[in-house]
Amino acid sequence: MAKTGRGKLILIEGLDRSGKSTQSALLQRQLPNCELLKFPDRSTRVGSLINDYLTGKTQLSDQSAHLLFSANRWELAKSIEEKLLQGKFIVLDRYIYSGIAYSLAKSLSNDESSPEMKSVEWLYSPDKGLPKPDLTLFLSLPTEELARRKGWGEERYEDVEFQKKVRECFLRVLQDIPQDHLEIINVSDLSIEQVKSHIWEVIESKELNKLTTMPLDKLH
Ligand code: Z5A
Ligand code: MG
Repeated sequence: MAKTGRGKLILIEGLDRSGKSTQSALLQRQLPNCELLKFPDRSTRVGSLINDYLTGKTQLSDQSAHLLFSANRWELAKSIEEKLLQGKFIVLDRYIYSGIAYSLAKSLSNDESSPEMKSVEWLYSPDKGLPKPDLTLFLSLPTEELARRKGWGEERYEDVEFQKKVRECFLRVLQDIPQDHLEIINVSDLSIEQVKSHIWEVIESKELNKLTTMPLDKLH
């Protein structure tokens, strides 16, 4: 795909172990002048707090955890915009939809959770103003298939019943939060190579180069 005008922001979302990091890395290699960013970015100061939380070293209130994930995106927002304006492609491995879907799933699974944590509007508000993806790809497959994948179950949230709830929340949030292009890709029983080809077909069909003359947009 030829590079012209401003860069494009492509987001890959999905449940745990759905293949986001694998596919993000493959896509980065296929796109010219492309950078890959992964959220949470555990290398930053906020990311280090998130890492301690996810690995169970520390406890946080649900509200604090939610706001830290958003703060982690804000740490990189300016640099994302600058890179896009320099004409770079950026592939994001998770972003705001993970942020809202996991917090919502957590609060809906807990009767004692407070009302704001059940409100998509409240959960979305700290992310308003972040760079808006030009294309969002959601990798979809049954939770039972995910649980058979390597490394599953090592961190907080990796449990089949909880992941089913996360899946429902993802689908709801993907519809509720405004975006230009969303593609839900069924990756069940597909090999890594097959998913890669499927993603590439979607990217080519979207004719992202047509967006190059449009200004960068923000989430609103
Ligand atoms: N979280 C949140 O709560 N709020 C937020 O705002 C954000 C995140 C941004 C950590 O995320 C947690 O943070 C996450 C959500 C929450 N929940 N949990 N737990 P993370 O992104 O750091 O999670 P991770 O540990 O890197 O796992 P992952 O990203 O979910 O996995 P993945 O990237 O989707 O999968 P993968 O690493 O590419 O592949 C997993 C394995 O499956 C690996 O062995 C692959 O070789 C294999 N694989 C991949 N594709 C295939 C196919 N097609 N067939 C067979 N096997 C495959
Ligand atoms: Mg990953």
